[in-house]
Amino acid sequence: MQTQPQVGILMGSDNDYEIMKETALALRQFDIPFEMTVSSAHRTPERTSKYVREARERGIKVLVAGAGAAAHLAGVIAAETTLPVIAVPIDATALQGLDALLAMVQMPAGIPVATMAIGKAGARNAGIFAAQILATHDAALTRKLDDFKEEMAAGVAKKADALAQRLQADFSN
Ligand code: RP5
Repeated sequence: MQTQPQVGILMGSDNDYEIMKETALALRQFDIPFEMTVSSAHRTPERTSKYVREARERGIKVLVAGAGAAAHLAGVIAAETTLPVIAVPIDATALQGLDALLAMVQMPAGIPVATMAIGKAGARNAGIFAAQILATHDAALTRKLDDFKEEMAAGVAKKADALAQRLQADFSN
């Protein structure tokens, strides 16, 4: 197993951690080494820029950015690199993440950012999506992702069976 981080997770504030932890958990599920730090587009622009400029050289292949409010983190990262950038909008203000979602998803042509759903589902999907990007050149990782999809499908089939039994019990007479 590789130990050098392949995915770099950045978040605008330590207050984003409970959400962004979902990305880390998804990556761990697929045995993908990652690193995680706090860096803000607005409060620490130089720290963010330095991290991104050095990322590829250190072996990072995918970047994930989680941020709330006027969330420019993913965009400024994407401005400085050709590594794929995945964005996670975080519900951190009175606008409940819609502000971050629109800031992340409405990138101008030429600077793509792959924006996930708001909150924990988006953070988890960011980890899975990063795994899918890495799997394009990794047969073993592709098998793990295939197994994961099959397990999810089996889980749904099991729930459908359980629901059928409840329907039988509740409506059969
Ligand atoms: C964003 O502003 C962060 O990503 C965070 O979601 C939000 C609020 O930051 P804190 O004031 O909680 O540090 O930059």
